[in-house]
Amino acid sequence: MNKTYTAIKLVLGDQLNLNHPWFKEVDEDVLFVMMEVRSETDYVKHHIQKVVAIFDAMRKFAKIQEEKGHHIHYIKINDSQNKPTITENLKSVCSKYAAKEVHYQLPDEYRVDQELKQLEKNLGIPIHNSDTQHFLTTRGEFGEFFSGKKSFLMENFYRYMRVKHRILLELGNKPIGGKWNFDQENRKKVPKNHAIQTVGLFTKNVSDILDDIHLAGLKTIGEISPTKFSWTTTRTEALELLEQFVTTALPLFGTLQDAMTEQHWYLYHSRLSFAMNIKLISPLEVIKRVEKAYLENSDAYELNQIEGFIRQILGWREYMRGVYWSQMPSYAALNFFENKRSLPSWFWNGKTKMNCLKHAISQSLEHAYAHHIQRLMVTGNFSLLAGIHPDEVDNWYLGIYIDAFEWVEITNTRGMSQFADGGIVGSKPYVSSSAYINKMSDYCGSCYYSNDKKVGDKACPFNSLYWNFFDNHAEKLRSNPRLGMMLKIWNNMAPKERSEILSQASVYLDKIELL
Ligand code: FAD
Ligand code: DLZ
Ligand code: SF4
Repeated sequence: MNKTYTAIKLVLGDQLNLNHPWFKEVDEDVLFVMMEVRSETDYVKHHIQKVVAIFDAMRKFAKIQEEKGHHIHYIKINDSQNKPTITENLKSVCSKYAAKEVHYQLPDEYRVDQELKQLEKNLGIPIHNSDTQHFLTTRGEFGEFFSGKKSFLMENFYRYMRVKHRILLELGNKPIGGKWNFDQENRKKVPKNHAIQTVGLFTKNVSDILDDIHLAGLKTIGEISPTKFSWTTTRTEALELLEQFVTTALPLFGTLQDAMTEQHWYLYHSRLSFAMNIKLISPLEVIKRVEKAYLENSDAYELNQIEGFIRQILGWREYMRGVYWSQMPSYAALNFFENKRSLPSWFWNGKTKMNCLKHAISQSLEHAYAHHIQRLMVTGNFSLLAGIHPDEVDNWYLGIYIDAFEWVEITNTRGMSQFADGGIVGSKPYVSSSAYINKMSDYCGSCYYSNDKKVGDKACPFNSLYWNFFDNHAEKLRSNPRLGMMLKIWNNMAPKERSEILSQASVYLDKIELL
């Protein structure tokens, strides 16, 4: 006869918070259930490193909790009892252990939220939910903050968050340094001959998990070195990465935050997003650690580095989550520009002559990572200029990045990058010609294309596609005060030049596979 448990508590793969109140004390009547489940591995084709990292983190989390005395029922991907969905697995576990109730923490994704809301109907026993206690806002706080306001300005939300959590504040709720935002100082290219001080990489062996994934026949994308796996999968590693980042990379984070280089795939970025998104480490402890570094040693850090980093987490990260829960499910169908094109096949192998895209895509396939400006101003910029359907763009980002979970992926991709929401997240589309990429990177120098040509042999595709974008969407862009100047420049160009640029763009779009 099986031991019975009064309550089953579900722990999802991105709810690995060792400090959650559920785990304060061992309760003999509670069975925690964790599962490697096809509905979560298969809703999009994930990067192999993302699946490995999640399974590794889940297995290690379960082991730590078991060692503390908690009862864990862990379903591995190839277990014969494993069912295809969360609900079916819960049903079978509840029946096996005669459970009388199920508890879950609010999931971060709408898809899973919908499934868990049906549990009571499907399992026929009482269901309770509670907060993950991980974010700095509740799901509804964003909606309350912006209630009655015309636009969702991130800067206003960010200031509210600075005051609410008392971060980088002087007495009287004034910002330390006299300014809330030091972004103007954070737009430098990597200087010539600059020796990049890197934060080290972990090199772990994940061969066993990889074998399990292959045996299960999961379809994935991307590459992996199973004996040199670098992503953080435990809280101890996440804390170590944070310390390394604070001492090594933070002093230059802000200044080189937007820079791109062929030499290095993460430069001075923290690579903490995955650890935060699966809840190994909380956003508040990351913010507090960075603030402490500055307050204790303001000679070693300039305020722009610190404020720039904190804004991303305290501001943008919470803001995106707020947009997600206030706008879903309609957000997932928005397509402001009515784009229709498919992504070119080289997004899955990096085989393009455009050096910026080759680097951004190849490193994404190799490491499941690209930093913010690569995502926004290289792959995202190209996709928008080429008129790719936002569903295609979303699926690519959701699959390829280690840190991609829909709440933060779709708001950044469909919203900030593709402007498919018509301006909920951003006040203008993030498009640029080669000028921006050349200013912020060393990509153009060794590119097949000429960054200073709009038309003709080897003209950089970004240049003609940029003006083609304004021409195509003039009607929709006219009322945007931030774009009036560019539309004016386009309208004032000589008719011959305009026509040559549009023909060049049309040729490039027709042979997009060969770019
Ligand atoms: P760092 O540069 O070190 O920044 C520190 C932290 O700030 C990050 O770890 C992250 O938690 C937070 N952050 C920075 N920018 C953002 C932002 N715009 N939105 C939310 N949090 C932010 N981030 C994800 O976590 N998951 C995604 O799926 C994702 N998709 C993106 C898609 C596009 C098109 C764009 C433009 C951005 C996307 N981002 C996403 C935001 C950002 O690019 C990543 O958070 C960042 O690159 C992660 O690397 P890092 O930890 O080294 O970040
Ligand atoms: C992303 C992911 C993957 C690939 N696999 C699993 C899994 O097998 N089991 C699991 O519990 N979670 C997984 N996840 C993370 C979930 O997709 C995530 O918990 C939900 O989307 C809620 O945000
Ligand atoms: Fe990219 Fe154009 Fe520069 Fe080549 S020339 S790296 S395609 S921006």
